[in-house]
Amino acid sequence: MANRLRTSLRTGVPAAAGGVLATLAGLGVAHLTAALTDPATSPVVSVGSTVIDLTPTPVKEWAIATFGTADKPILIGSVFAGTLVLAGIAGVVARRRFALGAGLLVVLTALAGAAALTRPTAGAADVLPAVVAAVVGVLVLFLVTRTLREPRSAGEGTRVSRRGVLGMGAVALAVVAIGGAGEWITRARTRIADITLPAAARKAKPLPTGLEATYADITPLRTSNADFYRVDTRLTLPIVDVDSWTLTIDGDVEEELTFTFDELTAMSLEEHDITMTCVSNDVGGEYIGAARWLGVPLTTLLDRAGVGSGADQILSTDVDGFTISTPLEVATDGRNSMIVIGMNGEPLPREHGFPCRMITPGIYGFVGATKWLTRLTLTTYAEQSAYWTDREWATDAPIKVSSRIDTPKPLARVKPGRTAIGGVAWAQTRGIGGVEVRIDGGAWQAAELGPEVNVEYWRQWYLPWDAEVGTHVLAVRATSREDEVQTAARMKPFPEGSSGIQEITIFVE
Ligand SMILES: Nc1nc2c(c(=O)[nH]1)N[C@H]1C(S)=C(S)[C@@H](COP(=O)(O)O)O[C@H]1N2
Ligand SMILES: [Mo]
Repeated sequence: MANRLRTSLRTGVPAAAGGVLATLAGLGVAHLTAALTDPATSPVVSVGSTVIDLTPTPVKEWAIATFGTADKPILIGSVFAGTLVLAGIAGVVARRRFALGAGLLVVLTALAGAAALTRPTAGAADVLPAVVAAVVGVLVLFLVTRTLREPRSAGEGTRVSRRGVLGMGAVALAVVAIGGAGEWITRARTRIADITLPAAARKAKPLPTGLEATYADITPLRTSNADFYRVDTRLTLPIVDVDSWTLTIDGDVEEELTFTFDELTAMSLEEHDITMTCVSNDVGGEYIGAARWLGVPLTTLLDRAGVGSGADQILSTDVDGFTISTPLEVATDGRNSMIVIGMNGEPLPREHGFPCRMITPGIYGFVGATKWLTRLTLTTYAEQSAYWTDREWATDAPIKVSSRIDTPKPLARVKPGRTAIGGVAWAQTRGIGGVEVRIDGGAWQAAELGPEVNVEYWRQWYLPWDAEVGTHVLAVRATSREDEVQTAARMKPFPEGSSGIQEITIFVE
């Protein structure tokens, strides 16, 4: 019995390893193929993206709440682990019945091909990496299986030969090198470094000194590009060639227009300080950032195209066909909605939409801040719906009056004596009129406000406090300039943004 187990382990483990190796070889070469054509068609990426798109909204919410921004690596990891288990089984099966094992590998890669084909902008050529994965995978599986079957001298049983181990090692090294080359090419293909942006014709006022100069633990008045939160549905960043990239305005317009990157850059550019917020930001959360954006007012572009009388929605599309719908009035009611190419004095970083994105103050990012923008279609909500709308998120999502405590941190240990409670508050397009702090359930006390940049920007605040030894509960709430008080009613981010008052417990000792 023990002997039988040992023998089947001795033959099964190398066979499973062979299946895994064959699959990795296929994926590695496919990754390189994708890097040279379209990186989004790499099997791991296309399968992962499809899984993201098919995941029901509640599961997605749970994943974001549980894993935070690690949700994507965890998802990719699971898809990858599942694939490798099946690959191992294919290897074991192939040892006795090669056709069946190879068939299993082909089915696996066919799923990747199907995933690549269901992307919104897919063309027939997008299956190429999956086909390459199948061919290379089956070939390596054949070689590995043959090596494992080689007859050996008596007594040695079916132990893998030295030559077999060396061969497998060589294939593994080649896989790493080829996959790595693919990744390197993918990254080298965007040349953001070559771009210099012109100065704005209409500059923003210099940013005032923020409260962080005095209270270092309050979030800086401007978020650096490196610290800016990132939220999108993508597993890999798109590679956009600025020389062939264009922005098209079509749909219900008098004249369909197309702009190249150089044409956009040559227009009269404006700079605006605007705070962005994600609808998935929880009370007290980090999915918010404030930056100086450089670009063209959205109205300028729409006026050139001439919007028809029927349109009530701007459906924007990114380079991969992902869509966001924005109420037309956000472009026309006087707020600084923009088509931007610059962020804090630099071209848009790839994470934040290079080469061009939308910025729409006052509404959450998922209904206006389209990254990697290529198309603005003037249409109606009745006619066309966007990605998140199809997943039952709100169609109209104004940012709620909100505030956050940055210092002290929840559960912090603070020394007794003079200290400050501080943070940020926001009510984009309405502005912050006041912030109040409540200590241990007492009366709401007015906090000091930091400088006001504009009504589309967040505002810092602080309250000096003589902390006494003990456990304390701190709460904050903001009021807009229009006297709307931040609600205490608790809501989750889905479907139109979280609400409620942040309360933290701290220890003074
Ligand atoms: N193309 C594209 N644009 C997108 C998204 C996306 O998934 N794809 N996510 C949106 C969401 S939900 C938000 S909150 C903002 C986030 O922008 P940031 O990552 O630059 O902070 O981008 C928006 N634009
Ligand atoms: Mo978002």
